[in-house]
Amino acid sequence: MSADWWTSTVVYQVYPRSFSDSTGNGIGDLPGITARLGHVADLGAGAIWLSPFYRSPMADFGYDISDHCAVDPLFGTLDDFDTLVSTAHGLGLRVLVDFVPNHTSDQHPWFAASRSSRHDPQRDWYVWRDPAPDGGPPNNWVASWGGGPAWTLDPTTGQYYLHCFLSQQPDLNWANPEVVAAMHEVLRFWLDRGVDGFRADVVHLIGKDPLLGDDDPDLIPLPHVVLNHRPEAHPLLRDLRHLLDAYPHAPAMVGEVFLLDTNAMAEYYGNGDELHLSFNFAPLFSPWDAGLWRRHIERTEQALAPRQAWPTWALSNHDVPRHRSRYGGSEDVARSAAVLLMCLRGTPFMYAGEELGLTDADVPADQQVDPGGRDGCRAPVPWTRAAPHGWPGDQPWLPWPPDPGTASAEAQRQDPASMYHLYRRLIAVRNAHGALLSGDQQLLDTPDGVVGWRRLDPDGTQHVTVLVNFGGEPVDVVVDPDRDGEDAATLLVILSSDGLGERTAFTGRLGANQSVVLAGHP
Ligand code: TEU
Repeated sequence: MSADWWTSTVVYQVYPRSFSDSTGNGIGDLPGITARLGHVADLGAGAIWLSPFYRSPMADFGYDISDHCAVDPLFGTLDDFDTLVSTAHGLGLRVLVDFVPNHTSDQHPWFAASRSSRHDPQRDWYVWRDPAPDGGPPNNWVASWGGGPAWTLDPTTGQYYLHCFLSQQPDLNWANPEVVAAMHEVLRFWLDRGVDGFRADVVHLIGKDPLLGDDDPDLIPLPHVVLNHRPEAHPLLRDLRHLLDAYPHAPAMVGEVFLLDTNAMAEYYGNGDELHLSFNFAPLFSPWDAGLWRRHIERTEQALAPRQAWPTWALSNHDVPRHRSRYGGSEDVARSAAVLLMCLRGTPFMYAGEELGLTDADVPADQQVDPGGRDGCRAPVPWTRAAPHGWPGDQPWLPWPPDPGTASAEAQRQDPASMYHLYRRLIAVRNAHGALLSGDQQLLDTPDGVVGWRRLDPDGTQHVTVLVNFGGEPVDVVVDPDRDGEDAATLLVILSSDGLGERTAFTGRLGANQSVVLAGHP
């Protein structure tokens, strides 16, 4: 495994609407992000990933793009983007931007042309089919959210168009080389502006069955996005990789391969010639359970090792309830989860606000705006203790997460025991230990309710042991007494999730929900 930058850096996801507002309209924007980059750099992350900020009618809050090469006026201008990139680079942060290859907005000029006539030169840029004999949709594919068909009949031409998400998000036809060329131009546009790579939205969906065969009826109403696993994606991904590899600054692409089978996901790394990284959704959706997590760790290693592919780990993003909420709300559990995220072998992706221990906002029905029901995790990030928490206007676009004052970045910076400082210390420990950045990983034999692993420095001189107690009771752990002639008494606690016992020899006892990072005595 080579030491490419994307294997060792912590990536911090920014959802632009919810991060930081510079204008007072209640919606975050690019200058707002630029003003807060110091927070991300201080944390020790090495890269940010920006969710879409492109021109969009916002039916899916920016994942419906009407101009790939323009900044939506809500978020600022291209100049603002250039300032963001140069500021980030000055702080040592790389910038990944979202690339949405599978679909555009129905307001994109490409779709306007395509839908205008069956004979339009861009007709075949999207997926058009005649109605089934009964007049219904051409196949049984289901769109995300709501369980309806992934097809809408367009009266102008009497054909259906495909949309795996909203009807305002028609799927592009990547079997058409003109579409491929146009989307390559989009990548070049942003690479030439200095971005360091992309997060590619539902990228496995660009390879589609040319016959558009039905999905397995037993799996309906699962949306087609989680079922689409096709060989046609691979040559397209190899072309994307080739395009990126031609740039000397080594831009990387992390794919959102939204498949729940880790073995299937692994195929999209190719043989080191497709995605640099891929998200791994099975563990992201896993409950906080030692047995389940142990299996996810084993499966991930087994699936990726034959390809020498590098894992990723993420617990939260802008599409799912925040993990602290999903795991029951306990701060202790969220602190342990942070240790897990930062110490497993792979690239950690964190979602803005998790370093503040945010839980989802409770969004009353009359304030819900997302067609996918994802508003809770998109609540604004609170910056200052006093209302309006660093947001200059009266009211951000969504309600605050619980306790925004105490959760605020300002309050937590002042408290050395805060979640913010735990993340900061964890990332510092990670960045200081080659074993954690790039070492091998061996799972340890540990009691039920505990997952433990050892990371070995590539040159064999250093090892770090991590123990995570998933349970609410203290537990005694014997750390491999016979293995390297090592026992618990020789291990120093370099970090613990609750701050207890640090810089002392590990006693062999883990507190309730406690995680520790251990190293041998120097
Ligand atoms: O998400 C893909 C996706 O499949 C999820 O949205 C999933 O359907 C949903 O979380 C289940 O509740 C990506 C983006 O991350 C998401 O924000 C977009 O809405 C979607 O693609 C369409 O671009």
